[in-house]
Amino acid sequence: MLFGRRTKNPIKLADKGVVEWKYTTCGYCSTGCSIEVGLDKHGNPVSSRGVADADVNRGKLCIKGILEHELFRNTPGRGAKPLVRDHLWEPFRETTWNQALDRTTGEIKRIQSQYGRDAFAIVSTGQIMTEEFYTLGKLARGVIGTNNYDGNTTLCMSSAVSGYKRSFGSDGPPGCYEDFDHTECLLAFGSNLPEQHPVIYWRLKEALEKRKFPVIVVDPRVTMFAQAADMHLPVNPGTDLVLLNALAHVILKENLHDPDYIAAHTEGFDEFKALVAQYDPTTAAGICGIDEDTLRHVARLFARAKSALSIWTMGINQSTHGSDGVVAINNLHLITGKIGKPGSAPLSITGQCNAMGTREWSSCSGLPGYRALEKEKDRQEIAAFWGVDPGFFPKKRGLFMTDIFPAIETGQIKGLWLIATNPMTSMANTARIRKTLEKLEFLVVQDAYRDVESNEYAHVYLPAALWAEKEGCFTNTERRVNLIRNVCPPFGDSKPDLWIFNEVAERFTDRPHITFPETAEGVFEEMKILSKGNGRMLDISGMSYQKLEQQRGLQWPCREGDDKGAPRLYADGVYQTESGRAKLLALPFVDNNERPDAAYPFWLNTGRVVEHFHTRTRTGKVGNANKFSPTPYMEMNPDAAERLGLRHGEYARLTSRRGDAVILVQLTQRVAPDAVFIPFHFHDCVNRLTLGLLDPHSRQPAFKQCAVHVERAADQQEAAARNVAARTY
Ligand SMILES: Nc1nc2c(c(=O)[nH]1)N[C@H]1C(S)=C(S)[C@@H](COP(=O)(O)OP(=O)(O)OC[C@H]3O[C@@H](n4cnc5c(=O)[nH]c(N)nc54)[C@H](O)[C@@H]3O)O[C@H]1N2
Ligand SMILES: Nc1nc2c(c(=O)[nH]1)N[C@H]1C(S)=C(S)[C@@H](COP(=O)(O)OP(=O)(O)OC[C@H]3O[C@@H](n4cnc5c(=O)[nH]c(N)nc54)[C@H](O)[C@@H]3O)O[C@H]1N2
Ligand code: SF4
Ligand SMILES: [Mo]
Repeated sequence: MLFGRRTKNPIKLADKGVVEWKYTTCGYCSTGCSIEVGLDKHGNPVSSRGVADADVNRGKLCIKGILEHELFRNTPGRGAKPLVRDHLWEPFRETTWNQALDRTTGEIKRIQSQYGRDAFAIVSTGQIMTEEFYTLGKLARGVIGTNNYDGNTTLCMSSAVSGYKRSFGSDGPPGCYEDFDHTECLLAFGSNLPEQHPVIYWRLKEALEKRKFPVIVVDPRVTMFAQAADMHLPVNPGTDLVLLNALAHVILKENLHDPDYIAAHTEGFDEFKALVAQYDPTTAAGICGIDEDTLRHVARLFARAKSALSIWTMGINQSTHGSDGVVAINNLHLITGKIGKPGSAPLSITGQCNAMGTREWSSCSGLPGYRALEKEKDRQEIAAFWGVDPGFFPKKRGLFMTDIFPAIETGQIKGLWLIATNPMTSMANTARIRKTLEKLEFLVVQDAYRDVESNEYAHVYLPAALWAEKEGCFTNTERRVNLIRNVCPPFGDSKPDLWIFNEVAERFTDRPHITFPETAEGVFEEMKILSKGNGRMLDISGMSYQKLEQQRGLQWPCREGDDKGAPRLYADGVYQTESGRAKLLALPFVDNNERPDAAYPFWLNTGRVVEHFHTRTRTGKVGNANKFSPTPYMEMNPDAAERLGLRHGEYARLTSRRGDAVILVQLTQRVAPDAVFIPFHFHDCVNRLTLGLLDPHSRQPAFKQCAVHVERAADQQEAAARNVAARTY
């Protein structure tokens, strides 16, 4: 194919020899882009392209999606064979699947009989298929019977889940991407959409090109999104709740609320009103750092607009008041009646490709299909459906992921199964995590990559098939269920997670006998039955694999007989609470963050870059992703650097009350003089420093706020070597 001038230096795109395009869904972020992988005549994946008639991405992909097929070609670090060892000081040895699975189930049984059922914990992910989540839930709740079962979504989405449940009685993002086309005002809190959800951002830009509406970004850092916004509110770290209470204060004080909606569809208004009365803009400005005129202006814009949309991501969720922040956003929408209508919703932008799938079906926080362990009816229903004694289920959920690790530290938990998550790099205070993992009598790591850092502490490693090496569904940010078709066979002797869970289940002959469908589609059909009827919001009974591929995804609820899914929740103003009303909750602000002081004078903020995904087990192997973002670095304000005698491109040593890290300095006005920002993708780097104080409701860590000391590294050469070591691959 030729582009540009035909006579002089035309750009020539290499013909990759694609003979077949296979439909699937991107496996990185929660946008849920439909993607086609091109196979050459040998069946090798050689190209990726966006699917033009898919409603989500309309032919677009971001850099990660465009390069995704390379994962199947560049496979350093992939696990080809199961590995075992008796002691951590020994090297792993290759083994057969039978032996690895026998050893795993043997250890689970030993630990449970020696120390009790809950002494064996399971921590999973937001990155396997929904059918795999459902099957794992069935295994964990119905067969193994441990209540210490959770996912890494506690690091990511649990504040959103908890906030939705507290306000509306159920999880589930109420809006959709199409709301950009209808809204008259967009508030974005702690979300760097252009880098972290580039295709959702593109949908927003498309909407803005057709029809202008104000975009207001609330973020302490001048992100790409903040630069592109009409207004940027550089909120003081960790004080969004104060800002949100102040917005509600102005709306009520100036009678900009919707009394009819409040009266018909909410409860708790009086208490809420009394609380926000304390958050006048003058007082609030002193805490959240946004001046009172701006607070009033934004409150009026939001309330007077015919429709308004709020989106948020980790700047809200990863906070000591993450759950309250979510409820406060919900409050704003409830008092103005801006929910369940085109262009109006409190829409949590989710993170991992299947963060939603685990929330819906994994049983981590309860039982499948948004059922709760706390409800007897739900326990009875699932027990009957699976064929177990209802008494086998605990009556309330067990520990969150962030409480499972301390319970290992203090000896209540002796064995752990990690599935598609890498806490040695992704959890706060990694020195403590290392000590914790070393304490385990048995650790099994089930991951697509054997070079994942947590595997250094494993006794058994189970190599999993990756993304389109298998089949199943992911649910995206707008509740759209998308299908992942199997594009190529699993690498080496790796196996789909579904297969692994089924094999483990078969080895528990001493436990309740439950049947497990063998194929992903079989599992999906079973989930459909559980989703049906009784006014269930999470109804997928109108979906099928064929329909999901044909329509490029369907949103739930999609009831039996429905051609399409519903774009929005709560259009009728009926909520999932006992009374059917949404709750307005009074939220006092408690300032409990570790704040900068004389010894540790900088706020440490952490997050992401567009090229890399999380702990880089995948993007670290993709040549071009590494070329654009090759090394760990820290954003620092030039004025602050000057005071410390630090120059652009030099190395700094950071210390916190937990540990130290050495890192390359990049000077930029993006960050305030009292703050630094470091992407968390690199091992042995920023999470050596973080505290990760927990939100009381969601148990999600405040990854975005802690205090550090910064100095110029004394030995720049040694520092450079250490910085390179943090890249590992
Ligand atoms: N390229 C890429 N894309 C990804 C991912 C990835 O690793 N790489 N991961 C996916 C996942 S799992 C997730 S969860 C999402 C995360 O997506 P985002 O949340 O958009 O990304 P982050 O960079 O973690 O954090 C967002 C912003 O929160 C801001 N912030 C920090 N403190 C505060 C505060 O006190 N208040 C407010 N309002 N903002 C604050 C930070 O400055 C940062 O700009 O991205 C998804 N998409
Ligand atoms: N400082 C700081 N820390 C953070 C954050 C932050 O903003 N700042 N963000 C937090 C957030 S939001 C998140 S979501 C977490 C992410 O933290 P993690 O979940 O620990 O990070 P990943 O690197 O995505 O780990 C997923 C693992 O799953 C493997 N994998 C991929 N696909 C499959 C599969 O199909 N099967 C199996 N078995 N394995 C597979 C990958 O190889 C990888 O090792 O990090 C959290 N940590
Ligand atoms: S925006 Fe997200 S889902 Fe879309 S191609 Fe990029 S990483 Fe994949
Ligand atoms: Mo996340």
